[in-house]
Amino acid sequence: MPRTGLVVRLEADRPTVRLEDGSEWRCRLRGRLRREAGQVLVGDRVEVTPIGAGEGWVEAVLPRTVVLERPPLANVHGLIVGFSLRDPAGSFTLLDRRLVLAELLGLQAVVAVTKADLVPVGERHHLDPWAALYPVVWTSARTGEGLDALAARLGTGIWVLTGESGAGKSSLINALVPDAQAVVQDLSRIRRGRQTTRVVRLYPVRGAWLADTPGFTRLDLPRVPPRRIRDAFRELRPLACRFADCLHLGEPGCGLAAALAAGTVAPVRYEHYRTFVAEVAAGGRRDPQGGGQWT
Ligand SMILES: Nc1nc2c(ncn2[C@@H]2O[C@H](COP(=O)(O)OP(=O)(O)OP(=O)(O)O)[C@@H](O)[C@H]2O)c(=O)[nH]1
Ligand SMILES: [Mg+2]
Ligand SMILES: [Zn+2]
Repeated sequence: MPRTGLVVRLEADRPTVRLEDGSEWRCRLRGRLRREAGQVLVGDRVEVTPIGAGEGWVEAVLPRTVVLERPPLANVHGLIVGFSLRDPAGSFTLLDRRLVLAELLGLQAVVAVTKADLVPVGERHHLDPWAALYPVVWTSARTGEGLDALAARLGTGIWVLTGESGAGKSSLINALVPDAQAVVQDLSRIRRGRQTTRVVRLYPVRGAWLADTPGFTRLDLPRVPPRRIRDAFRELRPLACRFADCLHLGEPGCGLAAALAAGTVAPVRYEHYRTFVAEVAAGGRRDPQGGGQWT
């Protein structure tokens, strides 16, 4: 009888599979799974049979839900966006880019503000526009602030920790998972453009699983039609406009001005919305063949 487990690590065709009893098997892939790369991903639920002590065969991969390409991960439930307000001062545009990606992929999103020990309480209002829309948890790997609150948000799913280089993602994982030993790097090296985190693996955090990722400073939105970007901005969904397909870019009878005046849409978020819409629209013009990919 095969047993079911979770691929928590993958090194060159050799997945590490965690079984329900907490044991981990170093596994090999059955021939048909080995033939093509990407047949087995970290995050996959797999059926395994034993070879010997602590070793097994991966016999089959169970059906997947969401698959991420970068980093390669299966069955992702949500994104944790790590964001530092200080040292380094994170980019709010990149924060929104990541949140838009989460929405486009149908993933949950939580904002983990890192290095809270460096941010006086009086400055925390900078995150208010996001706190109105997403769970925003103030965390510090240094003091332990917010770690329980963050872990409590995760439930039992697979979460990807994303964010700019130097934001403190690996430090956060180390603080959440005592024996994680995720590599933390000096900010001076990060400023010279070196990213630390490469291997994809899942760390257990209570009932959930967490994957570290390297920070990317450049993050392109997929080629989608502007209305998909509009729908990715949660606060724009309830706007009352004359036209149902209103993009809130100056159309007659648009409800945007009223929403800005009422404070349900934050100017900073709307600015990012305009930037992203212009970007996907320009992408569409550059490559008319790509139109078919728009869904
Ligand atoms: N003051 C303070 N510094 C922190 C905290 N967490 C991380 N740092 C520092 O921030 C720097 C970068 O931390 P990392 O955890 O390597 O950042 P990262 O987001 O994993 O970076 P990449 O892997 O390059 O994407 C290190 O010098 C850490 O010591 C924190 O809670 N407070
Ligand atoms: Mg890292
Ligand atoms: Zn409108």
